[in-house]
Amino acid sequence: MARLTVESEPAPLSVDTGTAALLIIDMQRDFLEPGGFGEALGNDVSRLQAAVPPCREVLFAARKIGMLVIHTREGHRADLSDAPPLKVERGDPNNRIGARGPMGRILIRGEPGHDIIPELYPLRDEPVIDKPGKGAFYQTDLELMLRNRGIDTLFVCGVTTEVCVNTTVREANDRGFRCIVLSDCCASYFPQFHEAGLAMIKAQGGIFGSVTGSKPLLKSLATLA
Ligand code: C5J
Repeated sequence: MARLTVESEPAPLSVDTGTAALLIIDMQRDFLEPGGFGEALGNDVSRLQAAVPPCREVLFAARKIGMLVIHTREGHRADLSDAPPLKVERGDPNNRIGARGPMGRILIRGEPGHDIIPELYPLRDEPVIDKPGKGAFYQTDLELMLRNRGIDTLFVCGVTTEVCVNTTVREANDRGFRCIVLSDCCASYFPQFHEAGLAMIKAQGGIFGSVTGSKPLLKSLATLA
């Protein structure tokens, strides 16, 4: 397609939009809305809202140039057979994975809370990866999908920065995919973990990847219009 220069840290990058994809991690009601998994763990879910408008802008810009967009959702089968007991047996038994909440059973596939927030809802032709773990490559067909389409670069958005975003970026890096994390399109329940999560990615010459913001990316994408 087209080659872009993207301002990023630790250094600017040259990206071929034809071999890049936008990966949006776990922008689910369960993490972003009251009554879901995030709140069940005692978090202030309103802290994640700031990432929604910039993520939406990037999503629409990616769609406009025909960039591959992939969404992920963290969650489990209704019988919990894919959920490690260690993960399930955390927190209040009435308010943990599989328990019934205001948005259906917490973090269970097919329940309202498991779905992606309306602002970022996938189009019919955008793949949605259902993952049982933190990393989007663990027990999923994401890698196969990326390799089949010749993707080598991932623009990464989503929640939470230090958990599922960081785990996925590390998995991607080990598999040879270049990650460019969009700082304002990611969020954490803990602002200090958000900052630390981004710092860890771009440290040591970009040991796991690069970091930029939605604005520099949108500026680069606008040059294609
Ligand atoms: C968490 C996630 N935080 N998507 N999941 O449990 O980051």
